[in-house]
Amino acid sequence: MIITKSECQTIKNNNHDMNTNKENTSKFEFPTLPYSYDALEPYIDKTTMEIHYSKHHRAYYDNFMKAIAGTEAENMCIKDIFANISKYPVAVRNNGGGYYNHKLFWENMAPKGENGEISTELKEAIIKRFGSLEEFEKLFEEAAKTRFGSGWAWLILDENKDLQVVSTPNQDNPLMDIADKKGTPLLALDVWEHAYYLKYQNRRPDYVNAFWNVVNWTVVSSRFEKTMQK
Ligand code: MN3
Repeated sequence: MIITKSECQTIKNNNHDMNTNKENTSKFEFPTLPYSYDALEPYIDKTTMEIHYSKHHRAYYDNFMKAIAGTEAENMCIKDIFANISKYPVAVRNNGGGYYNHKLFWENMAPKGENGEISTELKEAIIKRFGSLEEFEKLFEEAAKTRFGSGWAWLILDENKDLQVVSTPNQDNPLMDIADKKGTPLLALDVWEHAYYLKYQNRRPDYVNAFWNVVNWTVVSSRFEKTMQK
């Protein structure tokens, strides 16, 4: 898969939008959480958010920085790294994935009432592909609930610009060359126990169902439209 410069540019722009990446500084910066720790209550509790962001995500970031220190990956676009991840040490795969996946995850959530609405374009594409919004949600929930062990559920746009619901193990993602189904992530859901255990204990399905209350449809729709235009 050939990654174009514009895709790398998009990552920089996205970072810039989040106020996490100033020009002429390291491109891999630890992003600011776009809301307060308690903003997604009661669906995601404050303590979970705080530990998840400030400990788990931070550790992935720090270990990713360590894993690429002094290598050419330091100056590469993360999508280029992921596109050849099978050639990198497993520490780059796990921590680079952990760094990037959580960034997407925080961005694609927002407090209920401030999370916007799905765009007409994305809604029509979902209905065309899955039959209805409800059918899509069912498929996505199924992917999240049945992912064995730790991992992620995704809505992606594949290389044919078709929507797909997939899941990945551990901190893998659909941008990686080792993914069963590759594509551009539009919506990410973390189904590691650390994402829900304090509030939901072993009830992953309850967490997955609650997730819909805090999906930031403005962000997901915008990712869809940007990816369609490429
Ligand atoms: Mn996590």
